[in-house]
Amino acid sequence: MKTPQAQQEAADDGASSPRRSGADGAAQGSRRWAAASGAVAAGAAVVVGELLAGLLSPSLSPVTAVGGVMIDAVPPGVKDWAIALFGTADKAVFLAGMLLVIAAVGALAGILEQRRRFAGAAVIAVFGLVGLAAVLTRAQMTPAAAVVPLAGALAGALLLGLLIRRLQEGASAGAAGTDYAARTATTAGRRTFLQVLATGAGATAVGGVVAAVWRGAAAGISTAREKLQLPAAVAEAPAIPAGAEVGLDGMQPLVTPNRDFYRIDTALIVPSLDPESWVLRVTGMVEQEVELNLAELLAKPLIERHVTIACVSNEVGGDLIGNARWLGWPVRELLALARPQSGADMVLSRSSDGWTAGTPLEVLTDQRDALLAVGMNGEPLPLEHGFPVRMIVPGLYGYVSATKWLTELRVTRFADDVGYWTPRGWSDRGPIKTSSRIDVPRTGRRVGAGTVMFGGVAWAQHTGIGKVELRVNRGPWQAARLAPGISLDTWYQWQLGIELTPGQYEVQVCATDLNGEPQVEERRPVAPDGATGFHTIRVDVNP
Ligand SMILES: Nc1nc2c(c(=O)[nH]1)N[C@H]1C(S)=C(S)[C@@H](COP(=O)(O)O)O[C@H]1N2
Ligand SMILES: [Mo]
Repeated sequence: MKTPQAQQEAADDGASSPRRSGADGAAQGSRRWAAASGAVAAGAAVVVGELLAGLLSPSLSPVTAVGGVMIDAVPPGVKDWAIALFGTADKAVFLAGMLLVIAAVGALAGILEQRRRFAGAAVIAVFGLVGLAAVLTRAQMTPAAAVVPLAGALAGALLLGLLIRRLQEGASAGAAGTDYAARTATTAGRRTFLQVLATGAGATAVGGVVAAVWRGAAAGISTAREKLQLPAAVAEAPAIPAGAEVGLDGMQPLVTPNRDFYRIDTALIVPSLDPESWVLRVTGMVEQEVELNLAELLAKPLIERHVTIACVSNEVGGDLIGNARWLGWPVRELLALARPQSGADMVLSRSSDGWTAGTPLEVLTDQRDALLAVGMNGEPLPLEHGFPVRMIVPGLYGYVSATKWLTELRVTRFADDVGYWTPRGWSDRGPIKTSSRIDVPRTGRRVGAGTVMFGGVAWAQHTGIGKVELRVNRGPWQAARLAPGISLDTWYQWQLGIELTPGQYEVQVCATDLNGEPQVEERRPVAPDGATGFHTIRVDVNP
């Protein structure tokens, strides 16, 4: 005759391995269900937290807070890591990884809860405390935001308790007897458990989708952005000179469309700032603190300028660079209202999520038209490029100048303050290095013998490009035809036809700025202050 455990195994796990001994199988089967319960409960904790955050603190949720702490904690000077963080595509992967870890820890909590009452609930409570600790360190912290992870954890722990109790009731009913009644009780207990589990999992999945869509819609900010009417500029961008766009097949457009513009930031979720309540504060070493709202900013005499911005993490030949027409008010006009005190030499600009850039005060007050930008290529800034207001500073890498989702300008000193990336292995000053790139032909491309057309871009923001040269197999430098630039602050296109007979060639490009300073040949990595070296491609010429 079968033991009660074996009977329960038959009821529990009828379809699974017949070779397993009954008692073991039952334990394993129900352990699997406990793990599933734990994962669902952890998921529920996260989803309840995200939904509550959507209601109570749209700019800060437990998941983004924990992710933010992890991103900030990446060891300084670790180049690949830093690039991954500067980078774009990794954000989704990073979030998915976080959710997997949460599910795994939840599964463990389920197994523990089954062994000992409240043991798993304690693990879920730790989740809540981790979330709370992370929220407390964030710039967007509010008391409401701090309550959210605790509420989420409470919901998760309650669900876990409920699930494991049901699971155990089913099991003990089965273990209590050998007769028909006990088997029926097992099946009934089992059914309640499965119902609660399925309801919990379903609600969690639906809630997760709602939370994701809610975030995706950035709480109505996209609509506010679409409604925003930008005023005309009092000074339009200088016209693009004839011939500035070389027009070779495979070249990138001279002005980068917004949808193709590279995106780099530490924000796991794009901050959504309400244009109605946005204010910029000028604080620190000033005679007069100033506050400016968006209506006031839009009423100022705005100017439009083409500026090419670049990321310090751009490798030689890389594409973390883009050129746009920016509409904005010169930062120097705002600083003039605040009147910086003598001794100040830096402006620490801060975004809504607490990210900072340290920019030399001088660069923001000279005649180069550093902007508080509201428009990008004729539209309000896209959300991921800093809506409603960002900084654009000709000549400096983005990490020390181009603060998106701008909320504060703090006038200070390099001796007293540092921007976000400086303690993480990057230089406190970040002038863009003169550089150039070959876009046509693509490296490794086969081309026909004869005149091979080469084309690309070169940039030395705020100094301007004087000449661009190419060399084949380290031979003599040959001058390319340099197209007129839009301004000293943008990249220039160039082209050159070179006669090549069949064979394999290495082609290099070198730009020289308008001061006669050539770009640096020595290959150096992106950290701490920007890569150097000549972009080098291989070309296979067919017979
Ligand atoms: N708030 C915020 N602003 C930021 C960053 C950031 O991480 N957070 N990254 C900076 C960096 S490193 C660069 S290169 C530029 C990139 O601007 P883009 O994404 O519009 O191309 O934004 C800068 N502004
Ligand atoms: Mo950057």
